Amino acid sequence: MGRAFVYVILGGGVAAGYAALEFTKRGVSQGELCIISEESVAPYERPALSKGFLLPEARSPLSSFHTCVGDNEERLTLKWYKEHGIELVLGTRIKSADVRRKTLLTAAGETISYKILIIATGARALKLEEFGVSGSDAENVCYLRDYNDANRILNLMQSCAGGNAVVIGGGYIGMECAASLVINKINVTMVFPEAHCMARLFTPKIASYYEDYYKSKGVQFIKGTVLSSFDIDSNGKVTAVNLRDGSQLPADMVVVGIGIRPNTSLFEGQLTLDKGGIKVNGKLQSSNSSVYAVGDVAAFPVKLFGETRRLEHVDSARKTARHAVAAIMEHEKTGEFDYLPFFYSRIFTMSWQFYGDNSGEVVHFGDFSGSTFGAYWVSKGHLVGSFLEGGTKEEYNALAKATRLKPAIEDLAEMERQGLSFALTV
Ligand code: FAD
Ligand code: NAD
Ligand code: ISD
Repeated sequence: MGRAFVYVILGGGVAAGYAALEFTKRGVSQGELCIISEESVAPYERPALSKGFLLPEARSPLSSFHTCVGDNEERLTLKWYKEHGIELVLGTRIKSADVRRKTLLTAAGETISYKILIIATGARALKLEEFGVSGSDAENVCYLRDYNDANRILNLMQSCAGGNAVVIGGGYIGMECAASLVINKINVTMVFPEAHCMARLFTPKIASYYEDYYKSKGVQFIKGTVLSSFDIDSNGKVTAVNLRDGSQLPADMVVVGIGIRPNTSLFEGQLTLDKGGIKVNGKLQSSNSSVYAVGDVAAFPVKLFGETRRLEHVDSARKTARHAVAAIMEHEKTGEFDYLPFFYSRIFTMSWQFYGDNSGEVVHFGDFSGSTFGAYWVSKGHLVGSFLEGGTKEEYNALAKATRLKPAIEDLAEMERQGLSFALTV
C-alpha cells in the first residue's frame, strides 16, 4: 500500500518549485499534488549555491533563496506548501519507476502512484572516477550540485583561509567557484583541458578578458592538461594534485566541476531518450502521454532553431516547468513551448548574459579593455546568438529581442561598427 496523487513531481529542485507555483496559480486542489525530493530541504534557487551562499560577508542563507525568488516571485517556504495542501516528501529517493503502472517506489519501500508525473530529476555532477582518476571520497575534495555540497565547500573554505585550492574544470562551476574562493582569500589554481575557459560558450577573445581579470585577482591557469592523480595523506586528505603534464600543485582543498549527467536512469527503457535526456514534445510531454519532463533532464524542441536541445540552465528549468503545468491543466489551450535559450553568470563584480545559439561566425563589439563588450553570432546570414558583459537591463532586453527576431545580416563589418546599437535599433 502507499499514497496516491493526481500529480506527482519527481525531483525537488528549481523546476519543481516553479511547477508548484504554477499549479497553485491554475487552481490545484488540496492533496492533489506531491513533490518527492532526495534533498531534505524545500526547492531552492540552485544558482545561489555558487554565488551569494559562498560569500564571506553578508552570506545569503538558504531561507532567502527558496524558489521562486530568482524570478521575482513568491518565496515558497515549508509553510507555503502546507497552506496550499501540497505534500512535500523530502529526504526520499525514488529507486524505481513503472510508467505503465504509474507508480514510483521509494528507497524505503513505499509505492507512490500518480495520474500525471512530471520528471524534474535534474542532473548529477560527473565524478573524476568516470575519467579514470580516484580520490573523490577524500575529505577535502568537493563537487557542487546541492545544498549539502555547498555546505561542505563553505566549511572547507573556512578551515583553509590563506591556503591553496585547486579548481578542476574551466566551465561554469570552475569559474564561479574560483571567484568565490578568491573572495574568501584562498589562492586558486584552475586546471582544465581546453585552450581557454568556458570553452562550450566563450570565444577565445571573450575568454581572454575573464582570464586576465581572474589573473589580476591572483588566479593561476593551467590549461591543456588534466589531473592524473592525488597525493592523499594518512588522514584521507589530498595534499597535492598531480597533473598529466608532470607538474604537481599543493592543495588544501580541491573543487571539481567537470560537467553533469542528466538523471534519466529510472526511465531508461521506458521513455524515449534524446541528447542524454528525456525526449519531450512542445508541451513537454514524453513518449508516454501521462509523463512530462522539465528542466535539465528534458530534451525539448527549440522552435527558433528547429532542433531538439537539452539545456542546463535555470531559466529553461523555470519556463519548461511552467509550460508543462499549463499544458497539463489546459492542454488544448496551451501552445507549443517557444523558448529563446538564455544563460548568464555573475563573477566578482562582473555579470554577463547570453541569448540564442553560439554557432556560425562571431562579431565582437565594444571595449574589451573596459567593462562593457559583447559578441554576436551570425549563422546562414542571420543573427542567432548574442552575448553582453556589463549591460543594463534595457540593453539585455534589447539583445534578447533582437536575437529572437533573427534579423538577416549582410555586412558583418557594419554590424561590428554598430556594436550594441545594432541590437538597440533592430
Ligand atoms: P535540479 O535543480 O538539479 O533539481 C533536481 C532535483 O531532483 C534535486 O532536488 C534532486 O535531489 C532530485 N532528484 C533527482 N533524482 C531523484 C530521485 N531518484 N529521487 C528523488 N529526488 C531526485 N543556471 C543558470 O542559468 N545560471 C546560473 O547562475 C546557474 N548557477 C548554478 C550554480 C550551481 C552551483 C549549479 C549546480 C547549477 C547552476 N545553474 C545555473 C544550473 C541550474 O541550477 C539548473 O539548470 C537547474 O537547477 C535545473 O533545475 P532542475 O529542477 O531541472 O534540476
Ligand atoms: P561545464 O559543462 O560548464 O564545464 C565542464 C568543464 O569540465 C569543461 O569546461 C572542462 O574544462 C572540464 N573538463 C572536462 N573534462 C575534464 C577532465 N577530464 N579534467 C578536467 N576538466 C575537465 O560543467 P560544470 O562547470 O561542471 O557545471 C555543471 C552544471 O552546472 C552545468 O550544467 C552548468 O550549466 C551548471 N551551472 C551553470 C551555471 C550558470 O549558468 N551560470 C553556474 C554553475 C553551474
Ligand atoms: O537566478 C538566480 C541567481 O543567480 C541566484 O543567485 O536566482 C538566485 C537568487 O537570485 C538568489 O536570491
